[in-house]
Amino acid sequence: MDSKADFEPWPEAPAHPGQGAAGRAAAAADPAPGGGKYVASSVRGAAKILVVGPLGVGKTTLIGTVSEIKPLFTEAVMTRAGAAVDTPAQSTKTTTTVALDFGRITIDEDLVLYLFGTPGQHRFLPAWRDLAKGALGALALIDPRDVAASFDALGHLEDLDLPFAVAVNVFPDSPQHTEDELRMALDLLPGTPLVRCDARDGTSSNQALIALVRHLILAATESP
Ligand SMILES: Nc1nc2c(ncn2[C@@H]2O[C@H](COP(=O)(O)OP(=O)(O)OP(=O)(O)O)[C@@H](O)[C@H]2O)c(=O)[nH]1
Ligand SMILES: [Mg+2]
Repeated sequence: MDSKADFEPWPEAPAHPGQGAAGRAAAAADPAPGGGKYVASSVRGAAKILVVGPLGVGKTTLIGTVSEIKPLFTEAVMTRAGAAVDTPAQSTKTTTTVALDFGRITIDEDLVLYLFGTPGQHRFLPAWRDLAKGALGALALIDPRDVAASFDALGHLEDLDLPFAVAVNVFPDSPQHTEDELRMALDLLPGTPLVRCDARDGTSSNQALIALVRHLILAATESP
């Protein structure tokens, strides 16, 4: 896919997407209503959400950014022995997730999300089947510098029949793709949310999760 110099802006995740739970979620997104060690007594619903994407796309970073509890990380140092089988990462990245990341975010006064980050190395793809058990949906992170690296992750979500939203994690040296270019390259259905975020930034990361929640609510209310 070609990048375009004349960048056409396309939507960030809407700050206040509408009525109902997702609308309240958006209104409450900044600041998040949670933050305590325990889930607030007002919370009546919980959803398990996978955070997926290729190696080094920012899954662990995003969960660390949004989690209101101390996140669980399973980082291991990438060794020379692993180089024979693993995808190489950029030189600044020295560790990789080897089991899962775990975090929690109260996204609304009555809805909490439990976030499960998957490992990015290709050899861990089979582990997703277990991680996905009981998940309601997934947030798929895309690296705009290497869109094709996400094909496996999106294909795997489709195999698992897991609804998802796509969040483009923007890096400083990212090429500027239009929304249409990305939708075409990723072969997204028209209803699949596509938003931009910075995994290091709480507001845009929260709003990417809200776009996913909206999508899940819509899918649940539309299905017979
Ligand atoms: N500039 C920039 N750097 C980022 C961003 N997100 C993550 N990073 C950096 O990119 C690197 C990769 O982040 P991780 O969160 O470990 O990526 P991951 O997807 O969990 O990687 P694996 O678990 O190995 O698949 C880290 O050094 C982050 O600091 C971003 O939005 N912008
Ligand atoms: Mg990770």
